[in-house]
Amino acid sequence: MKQFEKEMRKCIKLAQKGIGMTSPNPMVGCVIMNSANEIVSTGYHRACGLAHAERDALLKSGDFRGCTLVVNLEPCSHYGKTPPCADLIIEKGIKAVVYGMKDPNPKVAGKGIRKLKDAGINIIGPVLEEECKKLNEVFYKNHTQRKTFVALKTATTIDGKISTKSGDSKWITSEKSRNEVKKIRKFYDAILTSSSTIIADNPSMLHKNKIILDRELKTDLDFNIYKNGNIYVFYSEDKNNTLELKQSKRPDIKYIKTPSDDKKLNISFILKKLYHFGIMSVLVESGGSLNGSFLPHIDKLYHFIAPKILGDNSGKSCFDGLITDKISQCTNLKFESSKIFGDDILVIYSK
Ligand code: AOF
Ligand code: ZN
Repeated sequence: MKQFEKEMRKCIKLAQKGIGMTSPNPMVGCVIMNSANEIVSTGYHRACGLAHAERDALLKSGDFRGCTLVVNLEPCSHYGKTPPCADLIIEKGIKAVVYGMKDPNPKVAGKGIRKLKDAGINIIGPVLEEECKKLNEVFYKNHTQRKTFVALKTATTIDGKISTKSGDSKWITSEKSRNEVKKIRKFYDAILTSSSTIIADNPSMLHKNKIILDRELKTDLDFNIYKNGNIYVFYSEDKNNTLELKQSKRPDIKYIKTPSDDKKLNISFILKKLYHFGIMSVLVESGGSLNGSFLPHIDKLYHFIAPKILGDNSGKSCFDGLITDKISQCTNLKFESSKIFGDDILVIYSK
C-alpha cells in the first residue's frame, strides 16, 4: 500500500460519521500523526455550520508541532460559517499536510494548498483521489456542474418487474431490503415520487423534504405522504383550479407551476428548481414511467433484485416509455458495488 493510504481510509471512515448531516457541505474526516507515525488526534465534520474536520482534530488537547495532518479534502482558506482551516494548521505548527482531493468549491479551489505551501508546509497528495471523490460525489457534482445530484432506487423481480399487471407490488423485496432503503434515503436531501405511486401505494416515505410530481393535482392532503416534512408539489401550468384552496390550508406545502411537454412535466426545469431551493441531492422512488423520464438525468442507480419471477409480459417494468431498437442506443451504466440482503441483492450503478 502506498504511503498514507491507510490514514486516508481512516479519514473516509471518520467522514462517514457525518452522513446525512453535512449538506450542502462535504463529509470530511481528519487524522493527525506524530513523527513516529502514531495517531495523536482525529476529527470529523459533524454537521453543516459546525467545525470543519481539521479544526475538530486540532482543537483537541495536545501539542501538534511537527505533526502530519491527513484530510480527505483540501483544507479551506476562506471565511464561511467558520474561519479558515489553513490558518489554524499553520498556527498549530503542522509540518506536512496530506490531502485526498482538491476542493471543487470555487471559494477554495487550490487556494488552501497555496496558502499552506507559502507557509512552508510540505503538501502531499492527492491520495486515494477516486475514493475521496466518490465519498463526496454529491458535493463534487454540486460545485463542478451547479446541479442537484440525482439517485434513483428501484426494486424488481429477476425479470425486471416492479408489480403485476394489476399493480400488486407488496412485497417484491424482503424486509431487510426495505430497511436498507430507509437508510439510503438518509443520504439524500430529499425524496421524489409521483402522484401515480402515491395513489397506488399510499406510502409514508418519512423524510424532511419530499418532492411530489403531480401534473393534474390529483393527490389530496389525506394521503400519508402529506403527513410530515417540507413538501414541494410540481404541477402543470395549465392546472391551477384547486390551487388556492390547497395553498391556504398548508403553509408547509410549496406548489410549483411547471412547464410540460407531451403531457409530462419537464424534468430539467424541476431539477433546476430543486438546486435553487438548496436541495443538493434527491432520491427518486417511483414507478416505471417516471423512472423512464428520469433515466437521462440520473447519477446513480440502486437496483434491488428479489429472486422472484413473474414471467408475465404485462407486469410493470422498472423503466418505461423509452424506445430502444438497438442495443447501441441503450443507456449504459457502470457497476459500482453490490450487497446482499437475505435472498435479495442490491446492485449500485453509476452513470
Ligand atoms: C466543511 N467541512 O470539514 C471542510 C470543509 O461555510 P463553511 O465555513 O462551513 O465552509 C464550507 C466549505 O468549506 C465547504 O464548501 C468546503 O469547500 C470547505 N471545507 N467544509 O463543511 C469540512 N474541510
Ligand atoms: Zn475548513
